[in-house]
Amino acid sequence: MSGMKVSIIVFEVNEVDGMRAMMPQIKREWYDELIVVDGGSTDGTIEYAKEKGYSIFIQKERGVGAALNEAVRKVSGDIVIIYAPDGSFEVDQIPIITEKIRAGYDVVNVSRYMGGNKSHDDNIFTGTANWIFTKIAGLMFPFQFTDFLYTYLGFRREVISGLNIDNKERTWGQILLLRAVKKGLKIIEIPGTEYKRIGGDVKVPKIRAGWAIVKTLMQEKFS
Ligand SMILES: Nc1nc2c(ncn2[C@@H]2O[C@H](COP(=O)(O)OP(=O)(O)O)[C@@H](O)[C@H]2O)c(=O)[nH]1
Ligand SMILES: [Mg+2]
Repeated sequence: MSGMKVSIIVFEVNEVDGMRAMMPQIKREWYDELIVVDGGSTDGTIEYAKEKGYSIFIQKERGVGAALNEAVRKVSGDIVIIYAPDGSFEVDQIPIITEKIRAGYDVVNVSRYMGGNKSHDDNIFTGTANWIFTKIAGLMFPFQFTDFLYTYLGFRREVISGLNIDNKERTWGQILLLRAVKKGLKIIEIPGTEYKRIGGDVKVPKIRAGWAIVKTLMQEKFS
């Protein structure tokens, strides 16, 4: 298991400030392959990534789900870690995710609310919504997540084909988690603080994201 190769997928659109702050913190010895999937940046992110020698590609279709779906098909590592470089995701979880999957877990979910942790990027609305959706997911499915919506995940690449994750939904990460639960895969949560994003604008429209979560919970429950 220790021979398992690690691929990191960095997904972003217009995150040049976050990239400048976070990418140098991702240690070279943590991964075998790193690809940036870009949603059409115009703020210099693409130039920054190229200048630093990261491999970057522009997604063909729009949205976070399309980005992740296209990217997982390009990477070749046994372990895949998805990372948003907006300044919110700590890098410290990267080697821990790798360690957990090498130890036999299929899916690792980083949780902002585990073990007294918190999100510095929440407001009263998003914090409450995260709590409610996480509770509902735990009532509908037999796994008590402490954070269902962060989308800071690692998984064995092989689980992707087994779970039929071939969609472009904005809830790509949540679909992965729910299908992993339904399939009885070994899932573990690890704590991680979410920091305030560095520069740039929020890209994910929250009301629409909330509806998408409701739809995903229903679809995954009743299909
Ligand atoms: N590749 C790609 N990344 C995206 C897209 N939309 C958002 N992102 C990235 O997804 C991550 C999370 O978005 P963000 O706006 O911070 O959402 P929040 O963390 O839920 O507030 C950030 O790294 C964004 O740059 C997209 O369409 N394509
Ligand atoms: Mg963010």
